[in-house]
Amino acid sequence: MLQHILWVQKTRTEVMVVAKPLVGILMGSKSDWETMKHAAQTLKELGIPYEVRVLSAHRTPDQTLEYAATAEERGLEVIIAAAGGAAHLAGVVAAKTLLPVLGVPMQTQSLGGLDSLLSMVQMPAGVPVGTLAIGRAGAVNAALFAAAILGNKYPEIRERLRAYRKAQTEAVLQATIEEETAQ
Ligand code: RP5
Repeated sequence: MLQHILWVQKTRTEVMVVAKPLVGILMGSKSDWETMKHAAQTLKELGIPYEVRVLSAHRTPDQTLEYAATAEERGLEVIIAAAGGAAHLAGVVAAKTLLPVLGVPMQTQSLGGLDSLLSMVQMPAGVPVGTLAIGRAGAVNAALFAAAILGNKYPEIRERLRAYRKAQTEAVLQATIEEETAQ
């Protein structure tokens, strides 16, 4: 991942090494962070550099389009977009970039997230959004899907994903159930 390392000059003598983000996590509202922090946490566990932005397709349309249109030239390789309700953010972003866009439908109070899911998943043919599950599962899986995409190019990410799966398998096999003694 050497080509994704940025050197940032802190002072005249001090230089800080910062990884350039490969994944952009977008969300329509700050209120989505409670769910999307699980995507960020998973990327962190896999050592994948990411950036996080709150951008809304209807509240900040110009900035959203600008973000999507410049994502590739800024070095991003995957975008994860989360939104709830009439969740058009992922589709709008996908319309302005050729990068893979993964959508995470947010759970909603009114319709439980089915509104978000259907708005996101039902993209007409021509501009795809890879839509994941509603809520936390979708957030985690979007990060894992991003890792799988990046793993095709970066062997170290593929190996970290392999180790993640192995640890997950071992955790299931080691699980024990304490049965309550029935009276
Ligand atoms: C969407 O509207 C956001 O993605 C969020 O899930 C939902 C509600 O936003 P807030 O009213 O909480 O800002 O745009």
